[in-house]
Amino acid sequence: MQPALHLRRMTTLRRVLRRRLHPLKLLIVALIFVTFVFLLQWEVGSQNQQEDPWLKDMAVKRDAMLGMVMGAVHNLRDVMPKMQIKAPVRQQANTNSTVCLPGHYTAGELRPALERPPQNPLAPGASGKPFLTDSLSPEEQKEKERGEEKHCFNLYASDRISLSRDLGADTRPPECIEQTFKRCPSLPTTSVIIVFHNEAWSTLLRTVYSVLHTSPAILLKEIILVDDASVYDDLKDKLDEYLKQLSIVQVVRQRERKGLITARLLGASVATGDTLTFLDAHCECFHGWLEPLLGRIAENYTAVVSPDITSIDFNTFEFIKPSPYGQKHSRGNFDWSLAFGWEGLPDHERQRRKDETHPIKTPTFAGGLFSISKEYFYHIGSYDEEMEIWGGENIEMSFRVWQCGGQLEIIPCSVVGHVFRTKSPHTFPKGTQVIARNQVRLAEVWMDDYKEIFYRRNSEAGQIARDRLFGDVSKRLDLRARLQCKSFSWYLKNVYPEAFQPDFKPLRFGSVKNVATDTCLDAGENNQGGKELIMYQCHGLGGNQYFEYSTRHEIRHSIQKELCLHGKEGTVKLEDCQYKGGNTFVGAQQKWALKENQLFYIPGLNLCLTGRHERPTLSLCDPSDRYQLWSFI
Ligand SMILES: *[C@@H]1O[C@H](CO)[C@@H](O)[C@H](O)[C@H]1NC(C)=O
Ligand SMILES: *[C@@H]1O[C@H](CO)[C@@H](O)[C@H](O)[C@H]1NC(C)=O
Ligand SMILES: [Mn+2]
Repeated sequence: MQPALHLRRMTTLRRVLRRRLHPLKLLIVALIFVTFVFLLQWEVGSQNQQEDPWLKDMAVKRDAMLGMVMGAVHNLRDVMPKMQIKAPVRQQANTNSTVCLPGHYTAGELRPALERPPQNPLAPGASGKPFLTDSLSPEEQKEKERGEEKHCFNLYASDRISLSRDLGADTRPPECIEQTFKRCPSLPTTSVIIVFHNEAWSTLLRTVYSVLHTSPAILLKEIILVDDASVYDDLKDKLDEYLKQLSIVQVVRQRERKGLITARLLGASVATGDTLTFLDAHCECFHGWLEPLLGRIAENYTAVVSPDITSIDFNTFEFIKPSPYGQKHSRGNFDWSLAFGWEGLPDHERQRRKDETHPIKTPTFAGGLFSISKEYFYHIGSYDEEMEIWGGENIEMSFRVWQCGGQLEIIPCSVVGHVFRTKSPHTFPKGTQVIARNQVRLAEVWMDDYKEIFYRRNSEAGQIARDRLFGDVSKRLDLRARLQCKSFSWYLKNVYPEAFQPDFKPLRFGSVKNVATDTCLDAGENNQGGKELIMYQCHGLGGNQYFEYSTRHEIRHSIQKELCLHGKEGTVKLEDCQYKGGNTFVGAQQKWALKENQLFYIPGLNLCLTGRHERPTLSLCDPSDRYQLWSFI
């Protein structure tokens, strides 16, 4: 007989005893039982006296058995006076703190934090339709102009559109509408952080209501408004008072104007959600915008995700809705003056995505609207706290996220509208050199030797770098070392291989000055190629007057686009460069010889550049004509 059998019997007995018997009877039964077990054990022991190891083993087992029996007796005595039935102890399915159910969230579980009150479909701007201001009285016209002056958008319209306006039917592609989200791992909660500076009341509050009406209550932890030292009266006590009715909305204030970066860090410091979602103060969120962002972070917490940003017209407040048939998507890029831009997706990225629910990988992001795991936000170095006000922080974060192991993505099923203005109504407290300084900081930390390509194109930045006026970047360099971030050349090769890489050491670079006129070759305003150049006073800032004589003998103006000085008969224009890397080559119209006697000569056309006329042109070469003499300065 094995001891295990005794044990089983004993527990059965104990169970019966506990439930049914009188205490006295119990005691008697227990005593009988104990004696019985003793006898049994003794018997087993005596049978195996000859086998030493067995004997030892048995002795140990007997001791254990004895202890167990005595324990049972004590146990019996404990329960005897009180015979209540205890509640069953519920077994926890698992000990994970984040217990979640299987399956997918239902629409009911994803109900918004605040139901949108019924909207009058005929009200101005209802369903995201445009607000028309054709027939205004003189007073109304005046009000409209005042609003435009103050905010650079049509405040007159915004003030007359419901703060809770709906945006009509969900027009996203069907796979976005039908997308469901797993309950396990659960979607993380989010804190929506909205920084504002002198924002209009109606656009700010419409942003807040839009978030409340479209974000599932179980996901929206709070909305944090961060006031970057606004001066308008209604944004002070009146705002605090008004928001008391919206319990999950709070305001934190920065007394001094410190800019976007510090304000966002302040907002993040009081956030309690699992993730942070940054929005601008004049946005409206489309159906189901939040779940796809958080769903992607639930999949991989190193993903930093932006919605597909659509336009709210600054004049009519029309919300440009997504198309059910999908659309040509854009991704973020940068040029070598470190300006952010948009571009179409390259073929390999289009092919990688199976349908609209797939994220788009993007080399950079606009940086105004995005979600990020709060833990990852701090892990990856939040923001460079010594950057000031605004500018460059989005490019900095883009390089940093990619180089340090994260990924930057646009989620097309998440659609958020933003009022794009043509100019900013705000002043820069310290002038635009703040932006150049921010850019130098990011170039110094993340761009390795490639920073020189930028410094050549932005003389102000180059000067700040040479004079070392960009502050201390040692903390950021420590971060880069600590996270073992990859090099900028890794980034270019793996994340943005389409980027054209200008010469590290062009043969000549700078402004091109004409000897006769003392003016400089200038791309002119917004020359995207196909336009003639102008002659303009030399300003020495780079930008429109930056050219480089490349090792392939092009005269490149590579700022926003890769444009080259292109000769054709008597004219000279800026055109897309013929050489685009790989196995492309420079044609005769873009190949220049710079003669020692300062002629800019196109051998293929046998003509020279001249500044004799209003616009630069080509003519027969004449070294004695001072209008044909140029120099890089
Ligand atoms: C916790 O959850 C994970 C999956 O989310 C699972 O693999 C693990 O076994 C769970 N742990 C316990 C103790 O149940
Ligand atoms: C997140 O994505 C990165 C990069 O693709 C990958 O290396 C990592 O394993 C992913 N993590 C998880 C949890 O899937
Ligand atoms: Mn904005």
